Amino acid sequence: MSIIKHRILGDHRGQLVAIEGQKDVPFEVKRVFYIYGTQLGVPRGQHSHHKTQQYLIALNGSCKVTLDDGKKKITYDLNQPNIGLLQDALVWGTMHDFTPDCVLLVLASEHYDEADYIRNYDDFLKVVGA
Ligand code: T46
Repeated sequence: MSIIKHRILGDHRGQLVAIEGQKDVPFEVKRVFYIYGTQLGVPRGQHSHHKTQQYLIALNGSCKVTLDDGKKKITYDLNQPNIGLLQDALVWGTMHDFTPDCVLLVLASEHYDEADYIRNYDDFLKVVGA
């Protein structure tokens, strides 16, 4: 679980941020998805993955992400398009407090596979031995 700040490659035309798999994030990027149009007060996520690592960036607006490894919970503010949060496998993630304009980009280390999800918190605690 770590925050990564990316260099902004800006010039008089505007800003650009480049993120390369296995360089700027510690995995090969196999999947990209994004969340927007979230409802006020409605959290997303609330699950963990057996294998998938994720990297989250609020491209627009802001949200909070609470990561829980079974022992400790830390809440991060994502509010800049050049700052991302690494969510390791076997970490329970909850995305919440989205601003209405939030676009949350997620880079993932694996293709989508529902079998990789742990969607029950008690099962998660058993898997991590907490
Ligand atoms: C996460 C947060 C931020 C797919 O078909 N392919 C995909 O790659 C994903 C991520 C989802 N789906 C399907 C599965 C469900 O039928 O899209 C539907 C909504 O997925 P889910 O309920 O998992 O959505 P969130 O917003 O609760 O969670 C998603 C990711 O699953 C999760 O890993 O960190 O976004």
